[in-house]
Amino acid sequence: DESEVAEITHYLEKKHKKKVQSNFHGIAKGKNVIVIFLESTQGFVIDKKVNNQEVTPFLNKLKNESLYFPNFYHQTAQGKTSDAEFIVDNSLYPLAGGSVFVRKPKNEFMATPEILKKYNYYSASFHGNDSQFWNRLTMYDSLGYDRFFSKEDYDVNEENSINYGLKDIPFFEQSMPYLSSLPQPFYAKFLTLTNHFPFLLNPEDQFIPELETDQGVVNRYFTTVRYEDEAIKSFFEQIKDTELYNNSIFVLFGDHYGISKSYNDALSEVLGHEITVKDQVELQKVPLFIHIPGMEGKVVNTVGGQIDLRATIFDLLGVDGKDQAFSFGTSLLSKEEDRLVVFRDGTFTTDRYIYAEGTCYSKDTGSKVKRNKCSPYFNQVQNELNYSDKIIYGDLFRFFKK
Ligand code: GP9
Ligand code: MN
Repeated sequence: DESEVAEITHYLEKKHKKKVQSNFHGIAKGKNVIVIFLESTQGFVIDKKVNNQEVTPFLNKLKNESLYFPNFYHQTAQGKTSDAEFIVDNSLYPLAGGSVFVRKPKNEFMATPEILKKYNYYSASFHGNDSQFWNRLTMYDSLGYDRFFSKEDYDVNEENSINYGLKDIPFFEQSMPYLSSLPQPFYAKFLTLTNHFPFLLNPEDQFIPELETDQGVVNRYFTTVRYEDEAIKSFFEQIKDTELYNNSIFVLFGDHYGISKSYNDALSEVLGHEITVKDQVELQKVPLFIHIPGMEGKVVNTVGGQIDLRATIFDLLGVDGKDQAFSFGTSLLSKEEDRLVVFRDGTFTTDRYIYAEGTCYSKDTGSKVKRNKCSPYFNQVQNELNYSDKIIYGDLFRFFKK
């Protein structure tokens, strides 16, 4: 109710007061925003070589021409890709069970497309799977998308599809004419699909051979990530041939993990080390690149999560904080001390500590440390998750829209 709205607003205002304006504020004002969801792509594939071959040769190069965030974590739960979409478009946490897309699609939201509408942006989503998957068609309406290009907008046949739908290379290829025809400026998101469990790929699409551990999922993963990398490369080649390239910024990030705990034996063999409780949290890092044509590359070491991505994009676009009611994230480009990344199950990390399975760990040494290093964050962790849940279950944006 209204008193909850006041309490949460107070909490968030206090939180956001801490931040210092970044040096990047407004540098991409008015540009198109192209967000690419890298399906199941975890941070460890970047700069990784298997059998002496790079897994992501294109992304490794793109890194040098982008803001690159090596300490960025996914925060998804059971809603997987739909959670990633929900988090990024709303700067809220996903639910502990199920997907907000399926459970609360009729809520009021103040999502990115709606906020950007005030800045004359058009919003579209591109995805080579059925429009009803994850209830997207319905939810996108609530989020304010103007157009959803889904399976029915593409030429999808047996040859150019695998697993859930259209392969990434033809997906980007067929998307180009649609993208070029959008009113500008636009906010466009592309959801890739080929690097999806159980990581299937036809022999002719395999740019590196599968590995030979005794877990096929791990063996195939590196090969499908390599295919995805090739698809991103082909997308950049095509868009560089258009005038869109210089008028756009590109945000690429991993939506969630691809290799679950159950495959840790084979994964640890490939990574060359044992996977501890602390490593398990670090494995939830996903790559994040923000490529702004004409701008030099830079590694941004800020610790953050998907919840911070919208604030980061808005920082670059110069979109004001006052447009962001109930927004939990803070820009990864702003200098803020003592950042906190909260995972849905209550696990959390700062730049120095990890709290997981009831134990506090030092990130530096990997060893257990005294609980009082982590306990100062306990309250905030609970507040973040509880307040976000209250907004969703109470449909609290209703009160803002009045
Ligand atoms: C399906 C795609 C993959 O449309 O978003 O879904 P996931 O299983 O990763 O949530
Ligand atoms: Mn996914």
